[in-house]
Order: sequence, then C-alpha cells, then structure tokens
Amino acid sequence: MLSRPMVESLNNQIQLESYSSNLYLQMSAWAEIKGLEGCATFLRAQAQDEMTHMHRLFKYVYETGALPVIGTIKAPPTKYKSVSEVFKQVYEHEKFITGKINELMNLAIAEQDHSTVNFLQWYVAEQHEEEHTMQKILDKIKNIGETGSGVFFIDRAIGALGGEK
Ligand code: OFO
Repeated sequence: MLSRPMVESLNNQIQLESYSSNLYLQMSAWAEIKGLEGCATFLRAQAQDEMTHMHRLFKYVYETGALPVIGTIKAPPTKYKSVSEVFKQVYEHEKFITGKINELMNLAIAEQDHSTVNFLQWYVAEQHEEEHTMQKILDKIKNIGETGSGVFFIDRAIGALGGEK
C-alpha cells in the first residue's frame, strides 16, 4: 500500500509522461512538415516510449490498490525554429524528467517504501539512457552543422538511430 504523498507524486509523474509523449509527437509533426522524415520517425518512436512509461506507472499505481489519475495534460508547443532547437528542448525536458524521477526516488527512500524504490530503478536507468542519446544527437547536430545540406545529413543520422517498433 502506498502513502498518500506517494500516490500523488506517482500520479503527477503519470501526467508528465503523458505530456512527454504528446510533446514528442507534436515535435514529430513539425519535423514531418519540414520534410525531416528521419527526425519525425525518431520522435514518434520517442512518443511511443513515453506512452509506455506512462502505462507502467499507471499499472503500478492500480496494482497497489490506489487510483491512477491522468489529469489535465497541457498543450505542447507547435512551432520550432530548427532541428537543434527541437533537440535542445528534448534534452532539457529529459533533464527535467530525471529531476522528477529523482524526487520520486527520494520520497520512496524517505518513506522506506522498498517496493516503489525497486519499481523506480527502471526509470533511473531509462533516464540515464535517454539523456545520453540526446547528448549524442546534439553532438551530431553540432558536428554536422545546420547550413546547406547539413540538415539533410542530420536528418539521416537521426533517422539511423531507430524509429518506430
Ligand atoms: Fe523520457 O522519460 Fe519517460 O520517463
């Protein structure tokens, strides 16, 4: 059984994971419109991953006998200036999410809630992975450069990282 603060914090994370999914899906729409198919495919896959993260939390909460609450998901931005702006925002957002997972973990540890500590380990590892991927993408964008045919090669490189499963 989870404490009330723990349920509230997990529900808040359910909302954040849903927002992350919508954010990346909306970013994929921007990429599609700009003809950046590699980026669009990669971002759609990220959106699917985030939805999976949301469902994991959702299931964990109801399995403990508490009520998962999705709540109101704010609208993500629709306009971006460049590929680098998109991926800088993704990176910043992932760092923000890592902070939120750390807060959840701190609460679970403080409450000696071993089940939730164990459950959250997966998210800690996942955040490490995602931050690393976004760092690599930002390095690629910087190295290739966004002038001339640079955007074409960036799109190809990001597309090669993997898309929808
Ligand atoms: Fe990008 O992460 Fe979910 O948790």
